Amino acid sequence: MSASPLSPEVSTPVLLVGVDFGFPHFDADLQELAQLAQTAGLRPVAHLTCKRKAPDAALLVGSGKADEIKLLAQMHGVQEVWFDQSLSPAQQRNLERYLEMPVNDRTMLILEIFAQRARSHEGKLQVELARLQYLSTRLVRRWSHLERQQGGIGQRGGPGETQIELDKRMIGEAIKRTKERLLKVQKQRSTQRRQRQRQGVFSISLVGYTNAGKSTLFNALVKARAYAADQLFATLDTTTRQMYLAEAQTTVSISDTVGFIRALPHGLVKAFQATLQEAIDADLLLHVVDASNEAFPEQLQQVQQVLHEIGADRIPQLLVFNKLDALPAQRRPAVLQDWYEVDGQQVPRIFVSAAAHQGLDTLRQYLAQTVLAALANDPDATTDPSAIDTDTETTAQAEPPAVA
Ligand SMILES: Nc1nc2c(ncn2[C@@H]2O[C@H](COP(=O)(O)OP(=O)(O)OP(=O)(O)O)[C@@H](O)[C@H]2O)c(=O)[nH]1
Ligand SMILES: [Mg+2]
Repeated sequence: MSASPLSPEVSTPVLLVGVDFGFPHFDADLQELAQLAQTAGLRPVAHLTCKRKAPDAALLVGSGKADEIKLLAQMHGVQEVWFDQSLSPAQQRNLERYLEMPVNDRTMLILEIFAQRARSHEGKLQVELARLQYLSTRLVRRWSHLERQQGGIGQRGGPGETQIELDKRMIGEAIKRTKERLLKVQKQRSTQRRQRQRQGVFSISLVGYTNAGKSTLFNALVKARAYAADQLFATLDTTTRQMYLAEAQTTVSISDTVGFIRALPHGLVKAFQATLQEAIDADLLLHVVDASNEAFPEQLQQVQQVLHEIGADRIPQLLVFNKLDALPAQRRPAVLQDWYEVDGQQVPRIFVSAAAHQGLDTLRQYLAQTVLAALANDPDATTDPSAIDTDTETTAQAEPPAVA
């Protein structure tokens, strides 16, 4: 594989390509891919999209389109091409030969960002594991491809196979070692978690699509200093703090977690399962949504999907629709607390602006009421958001809730 080492200091000019196969989440402007590229330290200088009924087995796109990509790449002096869609190992190789430059896909980009971002020992191990696993699937497939090329029936071996067998074994061993080291670190973490549970502390986890504003909200609520930035995956490690809720006269624990994203590489979901364990074990999820992003319904669904995958979809949720300040006047909701339907269920929702500190008192009151209900041992208690007594904060307006 020919992924160039990415570093934020070197900004490599790249061309972004998106192929529309008619899936609903096709991003015609390649906005998210561009943001991912920038986050990884690349400089998108041009982009190209095209429509196709089905992927071409050799190049993903047709050869005419590949010529166009090549021309555009030359015109803009780009050094790499990044596809929004997943490339098979064969497609990647063929495209690299055809375009005479490194070609990669979105999965690789996400893996690169995670690799750059990981700070803690555990985070680094998790990313390492995901990368090794990604690499090993590529090798397996590359190997079977070679085998088909070389071997007739009964014919075995060949120089390519031996080398790849070796690589496979080395990667297999590295995966095993990384897993063992990870297990050790995770044991410590789960001890800490058990201690918290034994103390009966009510635990809240912030989850949501990357860039929704989880860390900003976390900081606003606990006055911590978690890293918040306008880039994807600013946070990789879970941070947990204690938060005192005056209204309930009790202290709860609250955790900021890694952001979710559409089609998170499967290896990463698995690798980060331990980090997200925090979310799985929570008593309440604050699902933060960037209400100012027009793709928010899609992003919300993607988060639900990952929650389902990690077994956290049964935990009670409060939807926190953030960035209220960034909503244009015609999209501002009339009521700031209501219910919103997710997968056929009515989920309580509160609008806030974490950055402008709007709606935070209401949020705290909601949390206090939920904690009190839980302490009173009423498992079915779901606080009705519209029943929260708010005096100064609600800025109800006449317009209908166009966002809903
Ligand atoms: N206008 C506006 N911007 C906000 C608000 N809350 C957060 N932001 C901005 O949104 C961007 C992302 O915020 P973060 O808090 O880093 O988002 P996150 O969900 O933690 O992102 P990841 O850690 O990448 O998953 C930053 O540029 C914030 O300043 C808000 O209420 N209003
Ligand atoms: Mg964050």
